[in-house]
Amino acid sequence: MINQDKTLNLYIMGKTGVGKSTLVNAIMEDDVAPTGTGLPVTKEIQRYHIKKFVDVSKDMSTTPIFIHIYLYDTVGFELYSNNTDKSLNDLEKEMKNSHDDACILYCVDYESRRFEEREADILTKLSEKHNIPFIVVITKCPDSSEGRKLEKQIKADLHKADVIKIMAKEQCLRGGVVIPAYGMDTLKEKIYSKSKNIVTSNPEKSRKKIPLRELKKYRHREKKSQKKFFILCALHKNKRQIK
Ligand SMILES: Nc1nc2c(ncn2[C@@H]2O[C@H](COP(=O)(O)OP(=O)(O)O)[C@@H](O)[C@H]2O)c(=O)[nH]1
Ligand SMILES: [Mg+2]
Repeated sequence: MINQDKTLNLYIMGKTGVGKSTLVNAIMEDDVAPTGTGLPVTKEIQRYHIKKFVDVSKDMSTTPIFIHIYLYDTVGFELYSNNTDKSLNDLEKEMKNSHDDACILYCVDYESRRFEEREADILTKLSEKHNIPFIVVITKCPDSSEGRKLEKQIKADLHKADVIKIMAKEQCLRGGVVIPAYGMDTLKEKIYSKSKNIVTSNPEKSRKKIPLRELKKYRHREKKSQKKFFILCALHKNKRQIK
């Protein structure tokens, strides 16, 4: 184990069908959570784990660190059902036992164009009671310039909360039109900025302690991030050995 590892718990919440499980898959970069239309697909809280090598700064000014991310894919809210009360209790148990960085990602479907008072109520109470920050995520939003009215309503109900719009997975429309996925990087940056332990981790300390074998694993896992990998190697001054 590397002693600079950090843990981050993400609680993904929102009504059934808003795209919670799709968001989980986008963060995991793998289709681990079943998704679907109609009846709730996720029947009880599911926990997923991923260990990621992340750069919490936009400009590479800090050294990337390892983060264990635990994603809690929660049961969809049917706002006034007993099931919701049960699933909220289950979720609170998880929140109570957590002493790590955490963030609630509350999903609202762009297509529904509605954010209800009761949702705001539940979200603020949970966040205050467990001292966990939240971000409201407008899901299935075709473009970041869309959904202004919904965003305004959410901010009014939640006192200027952070609202991020995403399309977690590309959307294929009839006639072959494809709406590309976007917003995940912005969302991740916002999550990290709210994570106290991660933001305050000491970059100088962690720079020396990332072992070479972990860097190799990172290259294997994140092939897309070649550029970042080579910058890391340069930081590590072990470029030749890794090649
Ligand atoms: N194309 C696309 N479809 C999405 C997106 N988010 C959700 N969906 C679709 O919306 C439906 C419900 O999504 P799901 O993640 O199962 O919702 P959950 O009940 O909140 O977990 C599924 O058919 C998903 O494929 C997205 O970002 N892009
Ligand atoms: Mg689901």
